[in-house]
Amino acid sequence: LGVVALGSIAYLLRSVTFSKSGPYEYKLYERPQELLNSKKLQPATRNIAQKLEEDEKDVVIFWGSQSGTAEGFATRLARELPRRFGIQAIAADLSDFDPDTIALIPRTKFAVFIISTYGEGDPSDNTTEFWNFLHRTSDISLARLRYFAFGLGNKNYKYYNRVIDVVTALLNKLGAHVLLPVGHADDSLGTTEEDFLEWKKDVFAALKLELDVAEKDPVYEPTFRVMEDDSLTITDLNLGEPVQREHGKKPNLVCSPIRPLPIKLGRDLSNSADRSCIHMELDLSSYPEVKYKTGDHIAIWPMNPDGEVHRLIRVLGFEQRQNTPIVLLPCVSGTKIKVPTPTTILALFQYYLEICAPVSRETVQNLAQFAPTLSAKETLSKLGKDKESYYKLLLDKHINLGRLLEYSIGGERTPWESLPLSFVIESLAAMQPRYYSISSSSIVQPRQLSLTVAVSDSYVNPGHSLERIPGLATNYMLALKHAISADPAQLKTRPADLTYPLKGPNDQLQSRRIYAHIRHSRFKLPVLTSSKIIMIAAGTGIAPFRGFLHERARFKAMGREVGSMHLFFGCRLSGEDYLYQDELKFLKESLGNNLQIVTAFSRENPDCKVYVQDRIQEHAQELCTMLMDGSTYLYICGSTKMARAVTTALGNGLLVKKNWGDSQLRLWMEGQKKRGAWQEDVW
Ligand code: FMN
Repeated sequence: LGVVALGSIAYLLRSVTFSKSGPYEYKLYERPQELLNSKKLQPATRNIAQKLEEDEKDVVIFWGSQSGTAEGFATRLARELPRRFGIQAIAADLSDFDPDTIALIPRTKFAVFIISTYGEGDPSDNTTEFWNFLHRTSDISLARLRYFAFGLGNKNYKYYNRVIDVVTALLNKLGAHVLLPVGHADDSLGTTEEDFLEWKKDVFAALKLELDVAEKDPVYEPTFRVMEDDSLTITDLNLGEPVQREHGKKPNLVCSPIRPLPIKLGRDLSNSADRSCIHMELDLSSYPEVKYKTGDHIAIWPMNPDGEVHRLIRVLGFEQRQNTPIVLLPCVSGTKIKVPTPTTILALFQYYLEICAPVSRETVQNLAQFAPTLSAKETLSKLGKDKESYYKLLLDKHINLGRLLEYSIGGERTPWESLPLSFVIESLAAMQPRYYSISSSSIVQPRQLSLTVAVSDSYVNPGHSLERIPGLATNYMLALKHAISADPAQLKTRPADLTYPLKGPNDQLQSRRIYAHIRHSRFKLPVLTSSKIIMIAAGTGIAPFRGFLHERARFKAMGREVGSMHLFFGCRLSGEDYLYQDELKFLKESLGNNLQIVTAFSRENPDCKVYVQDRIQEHAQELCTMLMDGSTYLYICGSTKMARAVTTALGNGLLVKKNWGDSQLRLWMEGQKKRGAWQEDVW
């Protein structure tokens, strides 16, 4: 009986484990019927040279990406090379291959590296293994490796495009040969896409020469087929549950699993009529596998607002088919598809694709071939070729895909029925979670966490008719907050004007839940509670410091020695957006002289704007003395602009105090950062 029972349990568990095991393998080889004869999936090789050989590819385009931009570029390039030149290429997640196998790529083939910089000049999660390999390897020769490289970064950050520059320097040191100057995209100017297009042109010219190939007008060829399959039932489908991506062979220690976390509380911290700042508390008590530490980040999985979802469904003529089960089947076995399958069109547009993002000019050009009317074709062809007009349109109207398709057909109601769904999916980025600093302490609230989120809208066409670009995740959270707010006084601030299916896929988010996971960070309090800390924040940058202060107050209440704390906080108006003002008062009472709070309100006195960096300058002497004592930790959290201004103010203070030159200051700051005595959490 025992054996039978165990056997039955194992059988049942097997069906649970495999019924929806992830985005790529689900039932692809069972259904549709014609695929029954396909060869079964082999375990994927981690040897890139072998992969190129097996798949008969000439070029591998490695991508290292945190929020999907570099990945998007790599997949676009891998699609375009065969269509335009007959050059067979694959896009490869850097973590999917053993780094040392790049040495085995034959001289006849080429590698491309498209890699973004994150954190403070750090690699993305999926670049880490490759990055570590290059740093610790000196005994292999990459003399056969011929490559192109493109970095994604932002000049507002101190370590602009550091990762691609370090990676290429290390590759070259090992003997690799770079075929063109390394391309750099600068997101601070909003020109990442155009920088990529310029660099791509040069790569095409170089490859044409190297491989002696002719260029042809690209014809669209899907990388996967979309098949309807009515026999699939609701339990077979991915209806919007987020799917975590794994990087590399090792288990993911950086992130917890994604869970539908119950929301215990949501309230508005702001008294402004037109700006909201949400404090949200999430309950972890049913999910022991979700653990956080003070200073970590929480990733929120957003959904697209109904209006934009239905706009896209309508303009594509998918109203009748939005809930039909569809299966996406790679045309070449092993090709990764960025969204889970099987699924539905509605789930794709609501949950799995970034349909609210601006459309690249290249996509505009490529869309023209599927236009439903001659005038739409002309409009798009013209726009796609004219950089200036397109960016003006983007600025004026915030053109996402649905809006662009509507705009192109003008007043006509002709849907874009011949636009392949595969093209739509290929052109849009996969939905990414949005990260926020956790604002609670894991010592004080181990099974509950809070986040502090400013609803972030931006506006286009300033001065004329203002058009709002709603922040994706923050407006979703605003709608959630309104849905749970029992207190009518809490509804006094701006309404949540966008609607969402708040119950989530399969009602998994009903009773007010939100899909989220934890991402561990290095932004941590010193180990010794007696160490002194300086915390500098503007706006929601206060979030991690709320956690720090509650933790220190708890330690003090337990009788531990607690070091002095200086909090510098800047916002617009004391009566409007002084976040956690009451709590800070209470914390000040508990911590007494251990805590000094210095505020800067930029709009209190219209004749004299005061920012947090001005306060730093006023206190520079005292702060520099503390920083020099070797046991003070400095933390900055907020915008990159604020962090830069604060760093300059402190740097100037140190130059005077120590009589240093710039290089001595730089060395000292680097040393502080290395030993964790200077930490930044900026965006
Ligand atoms: N760019 C830099 O050049 N240096 C940095 O240190 C840096 N740190 C960043 C940290 C954060 C939290 C964010 C959101 C962006 C940072 N960036 C930095 C800019 C990104 O590299 C840039 O936005 C890039 O386009 C992202 O590409 P991805 O989507 O492929 O990851």
